[in-house]
Amino acid sequence: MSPNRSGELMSCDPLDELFEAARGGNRRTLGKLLTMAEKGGEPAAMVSEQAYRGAGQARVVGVTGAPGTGKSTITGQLVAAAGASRPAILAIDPSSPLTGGAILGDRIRMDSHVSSSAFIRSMATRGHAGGLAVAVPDAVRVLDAAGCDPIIVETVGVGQVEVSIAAAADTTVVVVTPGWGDAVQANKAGLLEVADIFVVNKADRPDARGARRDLELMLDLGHRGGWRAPIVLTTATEGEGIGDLWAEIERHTAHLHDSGELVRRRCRRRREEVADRVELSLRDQVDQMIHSELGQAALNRVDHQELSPAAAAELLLAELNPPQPL
Ligand SMILES: Nc1nc2c(ncn2[C@@H]2O[C@H](COP(=O)(O)OP(=O)(O)O)[C@@H](O)[C@H]2O)c(=O)[nH]1
Ligand SMILES: [Mg+2]
Repeated sequence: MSPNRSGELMSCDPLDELFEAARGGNRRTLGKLLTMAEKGGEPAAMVSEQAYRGAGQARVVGVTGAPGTGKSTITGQLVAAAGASRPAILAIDPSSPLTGGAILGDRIRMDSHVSSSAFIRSMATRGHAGGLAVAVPDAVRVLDAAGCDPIIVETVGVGQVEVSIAAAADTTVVVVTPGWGDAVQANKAGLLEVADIFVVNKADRPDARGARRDLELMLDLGHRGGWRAPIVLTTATEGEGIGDLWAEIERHTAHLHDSGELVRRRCRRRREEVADRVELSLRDQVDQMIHSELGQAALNRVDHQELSPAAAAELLLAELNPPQPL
């Protein structure tokens, strides 16, 4: 309750109260806020807005790489190494039938490492992957506004969208494993460009040093001054190298602050998010239009070759953007 101008006690916005409870460490309430943010519509917009006003304090670390490289194991260990009182993990699962079982597997693996203080949340792709570009920043913001820190976002770095989500962190950690071509694959997936820190995990396997050398060579080619991504060797299952990794994350955090890069990065991200949101909304409108009576009628005429695809598109576009009255 806060006094208003005339000194009377006003009843608080229920959303205020939910955030207050989440800040106080109420996990169920935090889970509820995240669910509201995920569901979309007006409640999501309100949660997002409220979270936006309370966010900006947490360190956000993205952990990405190919499936099976050890991201979940590393994430769980990192949380322990950070020694923070309110860490959070956001595990993004591209919920294809192939990886459907992965969420649970990850949970169990993480649970065995993670101190009980960590708040863990899985998010599935649902619908088109583009939605994640908006849903993830919202979820991070809710966790941030609820006082979680650090927030570690684990994503499979396979598609363009996933890579860009991982890169939407303050610090992006790219995980590779020893083995011929792994560094090359990471390069192809666009992971080299977004990496602030590299991890060669499974260093208990042969040729971890070879993998590091491959990465060094590729980094040499692409380096244009400024921060050079360090390479850390880890054996996550044994917790080896995790302390070094956390130290590098802290060093990068300090670099972001000292160089002014943190402000620039966050500014760029906000701009990108505006575009992502507009794009998502337009895509929804297009979907609705296609499924509307008018859309279906136009498609039928295209089927019967009464309309060219271009003419049909123009017809529907005119409906989306009706001419403005003069
Ligand atoms: N040998 C070895 N196995 C590891 C290491 N780290 C993780 N793993 C194993 O690799 C598999 C995939 O790990 P997981 O963390 O789920 O990978 P993710 O798919 O990238 O999240 C699991 O069986 C882990 O136990 C490591 O450092 N060495
Ligand atoms: Mg995983």
